[in-house]
Amino acid sequence: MERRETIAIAILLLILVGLPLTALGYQYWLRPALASPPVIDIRAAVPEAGGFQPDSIQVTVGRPVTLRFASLDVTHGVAIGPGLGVDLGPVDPGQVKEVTLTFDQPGTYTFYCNSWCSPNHWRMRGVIEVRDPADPDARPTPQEDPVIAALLAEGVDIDATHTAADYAEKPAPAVRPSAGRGEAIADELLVPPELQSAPWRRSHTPSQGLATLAAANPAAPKADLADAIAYLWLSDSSPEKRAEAATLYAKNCAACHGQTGGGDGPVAGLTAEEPVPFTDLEHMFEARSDVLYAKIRRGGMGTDMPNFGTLFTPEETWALVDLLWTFAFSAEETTP
Ligand code: HEC
Ligand SMILES: [Cu+2]
Repeated sequence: MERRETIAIAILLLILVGLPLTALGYQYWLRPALASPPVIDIRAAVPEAGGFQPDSIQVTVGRPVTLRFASLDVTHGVAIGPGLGVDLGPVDPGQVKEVTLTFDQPGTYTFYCNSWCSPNHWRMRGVIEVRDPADPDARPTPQEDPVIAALLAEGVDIDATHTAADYAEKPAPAVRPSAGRGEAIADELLVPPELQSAPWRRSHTPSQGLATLAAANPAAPKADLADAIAYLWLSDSSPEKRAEAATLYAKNCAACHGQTGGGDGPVAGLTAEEPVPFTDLEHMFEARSDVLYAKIRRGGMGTDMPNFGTLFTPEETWALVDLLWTFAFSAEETTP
């Protein structure tokens, strides 16, 4: 009798608890898992023919969504940022490429073309707005960039030209300062504390660094000091980080600034102003890393330098800045 009762209770429990659980499980786990995520079709055309269509989409937090890209005219390249690491590569006419993403935070992302497709290529961008249905009014607050805010507070004009033909401390002409040689001699030099500080280096020019180093080492040859500056300026990054940045650079910058930073990319002639040659020592000795960073993120005011702040993370932007220094300085890590 007792045994039967137990079984009866067990069955009752199974029905009372198990049934709703199954239903819930189906609703919340099995059904979403079985249903394929909704697909958003995005057609790509050169900006003159409308760019991405649609160029603005809305998706929901926590729900997978498939973005499917097709080209209507020429070969485009599709990447999505910042910080998603999505690069679908070239999308030829007639080809379809897709990616399924799940966003776990409300926010704004950008899909963009990273293959030169027309003179207006860099305008080819679209916005992904990620909304939270529980809080539909929550709009991602555009994050203020602390580096750019600090420059504005300091009164620095990000767009000021800073080529000084007669900058104070010129390295020996025709010799590219070498980080490798600089590393070898840095131990023999007195390196003032500010030069050992990464934040100081990021907010000062190599010219200022050279003047500071020369004051501490009055007897040292100028060429040695310039090598030490090259070493210090490249010491904030690693060859691995710079190699990652080189991929971004090749796809997004080289068309204007040139594959090796000489300002001589295939479309350099189309820009109203000269795309800055990062190999120009006179220019780069007057450049500040934080201003280069700000220029990349914010773009030029009324110039043909596009803004990349909605495409790249701050870390990716710093890695690009570090890469730009290798165009000015020789990056060899070892002494020749
Ligand atoms: C459409 C052509 C074009 C593309 C693409 C482009 N730039 Fe530029 N860039 C320019 C022009 C033109 C200037 C000069 C005008 C200005 O400074 O606003 C410039 C200026 C700059 C400057 C300021 C340099 C200085 O010393 O003042 C930096 C830094 C820079 N570009 C980095 C980049 C990076 C990094 C990329 C890729 C992520 C890139 N640019 C892509 C055209 C381009
Ligand atoms: Cu394009």
